[in-house]
Amino acid sequence: MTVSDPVEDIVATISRSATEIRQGLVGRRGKADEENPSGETQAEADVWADDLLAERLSSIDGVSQYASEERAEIIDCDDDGLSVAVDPLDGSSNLKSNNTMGTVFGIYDEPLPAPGTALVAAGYVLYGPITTMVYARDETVTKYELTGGERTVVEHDVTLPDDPITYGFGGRVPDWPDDFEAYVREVESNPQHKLRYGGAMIGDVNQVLTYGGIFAYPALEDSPNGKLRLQFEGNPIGYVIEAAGGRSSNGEYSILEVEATDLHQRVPVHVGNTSLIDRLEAALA
Ligand code: P6P
Repeated sequence: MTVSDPVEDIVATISRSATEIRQGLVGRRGKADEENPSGETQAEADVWADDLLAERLSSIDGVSQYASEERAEIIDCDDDGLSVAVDPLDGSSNLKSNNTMGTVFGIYDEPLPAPGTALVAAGYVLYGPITTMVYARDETVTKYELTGGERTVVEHDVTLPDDPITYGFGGRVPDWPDDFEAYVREVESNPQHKLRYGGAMIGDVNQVLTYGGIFAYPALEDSPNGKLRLQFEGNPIGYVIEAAGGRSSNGEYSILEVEATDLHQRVPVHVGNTSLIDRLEAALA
């Protein structure tokens, strides 16, 4: 008798749904009438992808909670098991310009809101020229190509290259605290580094995973917790990059150690090569 693995069932469901989500973007590029809990205008595709994933993930045996960046409340599925936190379409504002976006997922073994240390797996689907999935579990990162509901491994044990290349920072000079701006200037001054910022975290983080470097959406002068959400973006991406041999930071310490107090709380996100994150924390100290 095969013993079910709810983590694998969750990841397989997201993987099988990715092709349908990608195809469903067509015709859903308009704005919905609602705002998400973070006060951002939703695209029709945000709502549709969230409803699709909520229905499929909340019906998996062993899933106790489904939570999403796009919905205020948690769906309670049954009395014990795993909590799944999803950003159904990270970067959906890129729909208008037909640039990359992604689906982010974090699988926690505690009720939400939960710290990143409660993650048992995390990953993302990238809707690029090719639909790919990056999935971290047991400190190992695997990269897949997704076609027609099938998942094909294209890279085992993905790790960040030693020599960082790409950098991308959310916000603008007027928004950044002086110490972060000074760090940006230092990163920019390295001739080996190349600016890669696409307006969708998953596209930028995937560049960092592929070429080495840093992605950050930092604390801003008027938003000290930055823009990105801890449960749905910071924790899952921090888990993936740390599993790939890099670091994550809220500016002081690993994002995974940040106390979770609210389902939609924001967190400054910095992820990438250890050398760059160590230097960042020194610059902000
Ligand atoms: P800005 C997309 O809306 C998102 O949440 C992340 O995917 C992305 O990194 C960031 O916001 C982009 O924000 O302020 O550059 O548009």
